[in-house]
Amino acid sequence: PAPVVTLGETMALMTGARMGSLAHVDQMHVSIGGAESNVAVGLSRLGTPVRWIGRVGDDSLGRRVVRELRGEHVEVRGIVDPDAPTGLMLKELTGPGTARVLYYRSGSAGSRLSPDDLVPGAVEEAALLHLTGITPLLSDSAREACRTAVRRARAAGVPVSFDVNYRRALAPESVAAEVLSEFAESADILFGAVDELALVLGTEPNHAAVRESLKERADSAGGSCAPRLAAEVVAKLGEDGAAVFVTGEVAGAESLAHSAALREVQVDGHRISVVDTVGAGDSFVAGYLSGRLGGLGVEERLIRANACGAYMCTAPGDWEGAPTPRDLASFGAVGADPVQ
Ligand code: KDG
Repeated sequence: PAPVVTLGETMALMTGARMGSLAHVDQMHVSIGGAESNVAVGLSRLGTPVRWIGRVGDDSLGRRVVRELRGEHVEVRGIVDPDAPTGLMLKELTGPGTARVLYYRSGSAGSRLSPDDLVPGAVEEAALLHLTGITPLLSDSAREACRTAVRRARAAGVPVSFDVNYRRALAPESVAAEVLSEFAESADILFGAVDELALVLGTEPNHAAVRESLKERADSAGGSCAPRLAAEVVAKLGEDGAAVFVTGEVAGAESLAHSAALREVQVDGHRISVVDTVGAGDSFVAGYLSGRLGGLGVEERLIRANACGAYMCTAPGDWEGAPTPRDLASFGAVGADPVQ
């Protein structure tokens, strides 16, 4: 089967071995992290073929990125950049389950991704293209690579998924709103927390305002100046679960109708004891996309996504805790439709 294709930056990730300021902590755990490769690992663990495209430096941390992802059965199209190092992310543990993230990624190999890195077929062969709002905010060339990927996916009839994933450290809100709304409007499936969806929709950061804005857009869809609206807009609600707003004809969305053009399906959150929430959103996305590609209806996709996000919170690390189907079955959270 054709793989999901994703592109972005994966960095080396160093986390303090104990709580406290990095002015004093004297040991670090070394791993890797990147939203798109986290999703790739999540998909791979669920049995969905996936390809990651990105740049790494010609250094040992770059080799570590490639080796870790290959070890997770992700097909890696890693471009080795001889002129820039692999980016770095440090985590300073500030309390139980909380951390401060520090980026050392400006000018990194990953941020130098460019349209030329997308060889013919790289996107066209995909079952689905998945991007996040991190990559377009890394550099002009990375933004152009994302634009090119979307254009080529749409021309080839490949569905596009976009997770807003706004990282404040990369751009102020005004810049992010402009850049990320462009990508949100070219997606078929749009993911985000409520404040992220509000950012790209240009509305207040609450569920009711997001719903109203989507309803207005859905009702005026087809009008000459109406912005394009994704068929599935998925709101990650953290411990409150998740909701998906469905426009048009999507099977299995017989729930709450807000108007003829917009329906909403909601699922409750899981009560779990949280170890580390980082990566939960990526695991959620992997669950949703794997369900979609596997032919589940929207409610079952959402149930699986919600379970994947919750499961991820029960272990430390940005991707290490992503569940397999067996994990989900023992978590008892796959609803009536177990992962095949
Ligand atoms: O989604 C989790 C990510 O925040 C993390 O793995 C690193 O891609 C990353 C970023 O830019 O913050």
